Amino acid sequence: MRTARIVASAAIALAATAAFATAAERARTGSNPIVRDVFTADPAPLVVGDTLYLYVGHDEAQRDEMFTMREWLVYSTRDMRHWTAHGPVMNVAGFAWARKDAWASQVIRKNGRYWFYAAVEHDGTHPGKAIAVAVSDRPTGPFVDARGSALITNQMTPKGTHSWEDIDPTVFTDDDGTTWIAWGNRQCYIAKLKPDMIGLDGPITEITPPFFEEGPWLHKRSRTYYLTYASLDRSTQRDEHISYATAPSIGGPWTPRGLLTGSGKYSFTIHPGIAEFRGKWYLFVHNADLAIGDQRGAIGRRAVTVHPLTYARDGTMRPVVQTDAGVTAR
Ligand code: FUB
Repeated sequence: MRTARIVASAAIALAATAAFATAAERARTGSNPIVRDVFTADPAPLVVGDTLYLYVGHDEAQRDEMFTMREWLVYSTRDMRHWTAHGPVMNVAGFAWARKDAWASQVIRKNGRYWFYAAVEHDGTHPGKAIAVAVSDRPTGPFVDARGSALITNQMTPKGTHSWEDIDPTVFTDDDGTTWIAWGNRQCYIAKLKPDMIGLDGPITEITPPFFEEGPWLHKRSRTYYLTYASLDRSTQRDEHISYATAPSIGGPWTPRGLLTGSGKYSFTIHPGIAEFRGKWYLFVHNADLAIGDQRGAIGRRAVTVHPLTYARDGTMRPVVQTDAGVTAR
C-alpha cells in the first residue's frame, strides 16, 4: 500500500515537471515565451521607427502569493526574434502616492515624449486601484511621475462595484490628434485626455462590452476601431479568454465580435497587446507555462508570448491559436 502511494506521488511529480517546459526546452521549440529568465505579464507593445518596444510587468510572486509586482520592464526588438532587455523603466515607488502593485501599463508617444500609463494601488487617501501617468524623453525610460497624483482614482467611477475597477489603461491617438484612454475591470470606461496628456478632458463614459473582465486594448486598422479585452463568461469558462468589439469611430457604436483567442496555458488571466510592425500585425498575451529553476508558472508567475494576427476581408480579426512557436511559425 505504502509502495503504491510512493509510486503514485512520483508519477504525479513527474507529470507536473513534464507539464512545464524549462527555459532550455523553450529555446529549442520556438519564440515563446519571449522572456525566459524572469516572469513577465501584461504586454504592451509600442513601435518607434524600426524598433518594437515591449513593456511588461515584472511578476515576482513567491510560493502561492497571488501577485507581487513592483516594477515595469522594457524589451526591444528589430526582427521579432532577438530581444534586448533594457531593465526596469520605473518602480511603483516612483509614484509617491501609490502603495504597491505595478499592474498593467501602456506607453504612447506624443509631442516627442513618451507617456506611461499604469495601474497601481493608491494609498489610503483614495482607497482602491488608480491609474498613474509618468513621462520620459526616451522609450527606455527612466519614467518619472508626470503629475504627482493619480490621473484616475476609484472615487471617479462611483458606479463601480469593487475597489480594483480602475486598472489596465490603454491609450490611443485618433487621426484628429485626440488621445483617448480606456480602462477597467468588469466595467470598461473611456475618456479623452487633455493635450498635455496628464489630465482628463471631459466626462468618463462607460463602454463595457459583453463578458468584459479587464485588460482593454484600443487600436485602429484602416477605418475600423478595435476594442480587444480579457473576457470571462462565468457560466462556462474557468479562465479569461480574449474577445473584441469593433466600431466605425472611437465614439462607437461598438459591435461585439466574439472570441479572438482562448485562455493562456495554466493562467487565469490573459492580457492583449496589439501592434503593426514592419507590415505585419502581432498579438501579445501571457500564459503561465514557464518554469525558471524550481519556480513554476502560476497566477503571479506569468510569461509573455507573441502570435501572428491576421484580418479577414471584412476587417474582423481571425481567431488566434496560441503556440510555443509564436512568430517563428510565420
Ligand atoms: O498583472 C496584474 C493584473 O492581472 C493586470 O492588471 C490584469 O490585466 C491581469 O493581467
